[in-house]
Amino acid sequence: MTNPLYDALFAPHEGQDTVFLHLPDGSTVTHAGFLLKARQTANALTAFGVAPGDRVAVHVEKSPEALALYAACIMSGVVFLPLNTAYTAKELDYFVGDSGAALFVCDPAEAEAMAPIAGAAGARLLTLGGDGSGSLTDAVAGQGDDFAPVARGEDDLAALLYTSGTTGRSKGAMLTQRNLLSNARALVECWRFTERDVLLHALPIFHSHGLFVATNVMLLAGGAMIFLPKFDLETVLAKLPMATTMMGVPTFYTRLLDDPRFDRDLTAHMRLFISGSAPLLAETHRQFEARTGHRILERYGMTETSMNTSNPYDGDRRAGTVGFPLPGVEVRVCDPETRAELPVGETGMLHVRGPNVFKGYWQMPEKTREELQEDGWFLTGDLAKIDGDGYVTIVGRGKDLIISGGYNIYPKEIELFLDAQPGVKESAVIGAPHPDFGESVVAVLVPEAGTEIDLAAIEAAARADLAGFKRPRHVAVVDALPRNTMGKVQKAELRKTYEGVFRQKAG
Ligand code: MCA
Ligand code: AMP
Repeated sequence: MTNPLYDALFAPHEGQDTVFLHLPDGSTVTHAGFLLKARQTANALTAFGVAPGDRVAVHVEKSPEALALYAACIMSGVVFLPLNTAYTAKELDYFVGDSGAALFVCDPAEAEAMAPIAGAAGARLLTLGGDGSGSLTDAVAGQGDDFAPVARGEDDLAALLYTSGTTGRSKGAMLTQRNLLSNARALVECWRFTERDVLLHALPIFHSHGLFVATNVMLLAGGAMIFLPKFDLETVLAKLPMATTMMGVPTFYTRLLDDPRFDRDLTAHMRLFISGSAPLLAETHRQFEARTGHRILERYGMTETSMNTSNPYDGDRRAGTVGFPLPGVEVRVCDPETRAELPVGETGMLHVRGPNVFKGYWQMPEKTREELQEDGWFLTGDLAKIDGDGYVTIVGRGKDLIISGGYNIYPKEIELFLDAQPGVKESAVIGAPHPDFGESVVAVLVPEAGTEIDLAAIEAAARADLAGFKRPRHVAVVDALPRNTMGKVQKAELRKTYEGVFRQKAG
């Protein structure tokens, strides 16, 4: 038995002095240098008693060392569990505990705050900073250079990625070796990535987009990445001339378009711009083409499935659509109630099936059965239609979800938080159009009778408990929430009422 991901993504680069990472200071990391670090890190994991199948929870800044930790987990058959750097201690407590992580790697600056969380979960705590320093790095330094990759089957877990749920409780999506490898292969083929490509990588590496779509694709293709810690407009503009391709969320592209230096000359040499994680407005697609001559290639995916559909490399990249199913992936549009397949052109729930579809939710068999049918079809919760030419358009969401700058926010989670605050009788959370983030969070609060809500206290509590991107950017206090005759809160009505709040002020 072999280790399919190691064999495809890493083994071909062993000993190769080709450039894998271009770092912001102009230095580079070769494939061979990266793999040496990964093997040493794998030895450190083994020395700490982390065994195949164990989970390693990772809450660290983006760095080559963090990426080497991912590679080390793949090599040693350990399940990689990356966590958004914006998560607060309260949020992390749940993820580390729920996953039963054997090891928790956090930033050195937060080690003290994280110690009780690791302690409660029975996880060992190590640190890794954005500059590469920390107790993990110290341990790696003393390790041997050789590591024999641990054998894994295609059904073995490679990663656990938490995604929020409509109930307010996050679910760990179990991604197998097959899921990740089949998707990387499909994307390299569809998007024509080769060893000559240099990808501008400004995405975080704790989500599917930056880790599996961007990084796995580049590892498989053998190209290089301009590996930036975050999306910073000046740095992206400065580094673009070195790149051949770029992947981003729509906010990256609207920010670039807001700068007149981003023009035809700066982008003439580029082979491809790809967008995903949130809807790209057709207007942005058209503006981008008018400014640069490039048609952004939009694709669609989910944490549970990695990528499902993509506009074509050759052929018409249609604004407002997400293109065709990837090779090996099937999609269908079904009635949300009966689950019967609908005729071409009708709108319904999008179902997906293929080697990309995850194995289920971590320790949530019932939730898994609700969303992943026994015949392999996964119910995405997205509303879509497929036209006569086969193009898929995401027309809305059956799930109550806000996507802000490519990050998902489930209103239920924020409502549960707000309802628990002193003076709040009830709350409703909705997304409103936002010029930078696409959508942002609006909270509508109803006070307890005879009480005045202390908004400053709520803001402070939100800062302590909720990741920054989830915090409401507009809060309204009303006497009552609009309800239908069944007593259900009319969110559509609220969305209409608060539609313009972020247009009137800087969000
Ligand atoms: C940061 N802030 C945000 C967001 N990001 N607020 C709302 N939405 C956001 N997305 C807040 C911070 O809390 C902070 O608030 C303030 O903005 C400044 O923080 P900073 O980190 O400097 O922000 P930024 O650099 O401007 O970040 C915006 C960003 C970033 C570049 C759009 O969010 C980003 O890189 N997004 C990519 C997300 C992504 O990779 N998604 C893929 C998910 P305060 O000052 O109040 O503290 S995977 C997925 O969806 C599927 C699989 C798919 O199809 O890809
Ligand atoms: P996540 O939970 O981060 O995996 O987000 C997945 C969700 O993002 C999908 O279910 C869609 O609602 C949304 N999404 C991703 N890509 C696109 C896209 N290109 N257009 C519209 N929605 C998208």
